[in-house]
Amino acid sequence: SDDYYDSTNHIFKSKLPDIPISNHLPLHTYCFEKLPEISDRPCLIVASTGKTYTYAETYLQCRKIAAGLSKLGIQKGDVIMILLQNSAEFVLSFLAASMIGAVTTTANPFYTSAEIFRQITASKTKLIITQAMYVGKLKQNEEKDDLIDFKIITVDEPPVNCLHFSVISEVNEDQLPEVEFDPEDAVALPFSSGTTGVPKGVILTHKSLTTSVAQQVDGENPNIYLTTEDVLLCVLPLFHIYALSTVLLCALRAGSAVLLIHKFEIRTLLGLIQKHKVTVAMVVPPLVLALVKNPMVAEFDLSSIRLVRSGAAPLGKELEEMLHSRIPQAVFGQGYGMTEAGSVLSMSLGFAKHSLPVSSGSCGTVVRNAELKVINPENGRSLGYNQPGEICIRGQQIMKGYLNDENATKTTIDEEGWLHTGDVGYIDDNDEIFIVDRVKELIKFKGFQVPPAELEGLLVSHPSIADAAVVPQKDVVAGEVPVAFVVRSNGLDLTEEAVKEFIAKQVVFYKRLHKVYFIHAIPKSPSGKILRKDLRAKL
Ligand code: 4UV
Repeated sequence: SDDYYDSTNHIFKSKLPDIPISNHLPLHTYCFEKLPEISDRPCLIVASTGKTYTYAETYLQCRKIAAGLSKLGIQKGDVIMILLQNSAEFVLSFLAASMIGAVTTTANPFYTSAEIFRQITASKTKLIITQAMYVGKLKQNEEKDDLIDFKIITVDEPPVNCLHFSVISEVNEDQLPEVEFDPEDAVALPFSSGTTGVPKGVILTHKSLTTSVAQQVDGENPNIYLTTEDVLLCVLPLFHIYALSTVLLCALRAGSAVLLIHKFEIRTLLGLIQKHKVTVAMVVPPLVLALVKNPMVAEFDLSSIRLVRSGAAPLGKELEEMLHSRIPQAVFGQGYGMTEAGSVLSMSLGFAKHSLPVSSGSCGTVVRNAELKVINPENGRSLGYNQPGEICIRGQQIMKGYLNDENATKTTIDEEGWLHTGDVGYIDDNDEIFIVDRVKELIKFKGFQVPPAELEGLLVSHPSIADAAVVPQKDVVAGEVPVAFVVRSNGLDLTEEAVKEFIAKQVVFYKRLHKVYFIHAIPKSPSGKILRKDLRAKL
């Protein structure tokens, strides 16, 4: 394996050769580059209605919506928020925004009003595309003097002061304005807490996303081989980078069909896989668990599935083996991604057109046209094979930086362009990555981000709480759940239930506290950093 490994600097590369990447193109141009050849092929399949959009229809709809957004005053550089479950409107609006040089920030529609407003404010959102049922969360207190000015569009019957989606989707595509693009312009602005602190806007440019998609599906021997015959399962939420980039954008580039499912319910899901003959299933560990454990699986014909990819959280070897016996004909492997990394760092070479042997439990090999190193977090020195340390990645796919947060950007991307992931792992003799731990604060509940700093901020805002720390506790179903250590400020009156409830009403369901431990003091380093390891050890 000496070819892929520079022993002086300990830099790891893919076993696949680097390829030319068209990352000078705007994202939508790149994704629709093969349009003439595939215009009649299915592009989007809306599971709930059965409606199918061909590639030609998808492209035309995007152009109309782009013209519509422009007509409403959205200009290059402006931010729109998509607050939707998986739907055709999600996909069309995202690509339409790209076409006029606008930036999409994606948010979980289950977020509480406070969580959504923090993102609206930070991103300076000018327009929100959502469903009528979520509009209540977008109400502002009219008495406040710092009212934020944004338009609301709903894909269904609009409540008062909202516009219907047809206002943008029924505009003539001839009105699409000419826009100049720079590959370094932002196109997506997902929010992530990164290695520390509260969620921040992650600036992903046209160049980041085209590079990341190309690293996955381009070249003579693509790292993940998708064809125009494939039907990709899109049940993971498009507001998260995994589905947005690896499911949607990779499928578009390859000319595959995307089956859009707006919510996870196991029986419906299995029925849809059978009905639409899904060939590629992009999943997360809790979904693997459901596929393995649920007896209902035996009632359905899943023989169309040829590839299963898990990512976004660690997957146990046992689960992987059980999945293999459930869906024996499918190739199984993992992808390892991080929003800031734009997003895929590594994936299984078992997915390649000419696949290579892989080991179970691995997160794959670093993507092509990128460099990866493992460093000793104490002194920053790079490590060789089989030595665990912090994983760092470098390449044109990584984020430009955090929105309006130079400090956080500087601590994440160093002067040499290395992005420090906060994940601990090692590279084995076969150049495969194994993740063993995390040195960052992040907690992952079923692959969803739970930023401890956000919950700690809420906890200390409680009048009876003097100090608090939130850490992950292992959980069979969710992988990890957040638990809190709390220092009471006056007496013993504050109960565990009261603390849990106080948090529950302010956050989306997966950030709720599963346990509260009362202690006398939060252990901290001399510089005031919470000693999370010590707290985790107490669990
Ligand atoms: O920022 P984020 O929520 O991002 C993700 C992205 C996952 C992706 C993206 C594209 C893919 O193609 C794909 O296969 C997976 O999760 O959270 C980033 C953190 O999640 C953990 C790790 O701590 C990251 O820093 N994580 C992500 N994937 C894995 C993982 C994995 N396979 N195994 C263990 N931990």
